[in-house]
Amino acid sequence: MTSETIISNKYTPTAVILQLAAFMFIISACVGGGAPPTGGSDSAAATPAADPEEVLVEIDFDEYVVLMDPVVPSGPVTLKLANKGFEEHNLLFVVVESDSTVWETERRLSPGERRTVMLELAPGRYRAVCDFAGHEDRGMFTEFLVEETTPDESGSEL
Ligand SMILES: [Cu+2]
Repeated sequence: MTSETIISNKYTPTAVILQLAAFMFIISACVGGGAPPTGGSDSAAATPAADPEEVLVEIDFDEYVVLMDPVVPSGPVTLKLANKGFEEHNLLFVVVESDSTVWETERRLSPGERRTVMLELAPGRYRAVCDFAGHEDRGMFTEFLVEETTPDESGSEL
C-alpha cells in the first residue's frame, strides 16, 4: 500500500457525502426546533384594519424593571407588551392618587412572550407594576403620566 492510497481513502466521496448529510440534518433540526409557525411573528398581519392614527405604547419587562415611555397620550392606545426576561411577569396600571387598579393583564406573560392590548386611559399619573412573586419589591415598577390630548395640537407635532 502506498501513501497515495491512504490519502485518497481519507477523502473518499462517501465521507464527504456523510459529512454533508450530517450538516443538513443539523440544519433541519434547528429549523424544526425553532419557534412555532404561527408564533413569534412581529408582522401586523393579525390586525389588517389597523388605524393609522393608532397610538402605540411599547412596554418591555425584564428582571426586574418595567420599561416604557414616561408620558402617554390619553384616549385609546395599543399596548405592545414584551417579556424580555427569563421569568413570568404581569402588569397592572394603578392610579397613583387613588391607589386603584384600573387595568391588569388577564394572565402572566411567559418569558419571550409578546402581547398586544387595546386600552383607553384617562389623564392622570399612573404606576405600571409587576406584582408577581415579589417583583414589585425588587423594583419592578415605573410611573407614567397620561396627558390630555387635544386633536387641534396633533398637526403641530415634529
Ligand atoms: Cu415581574
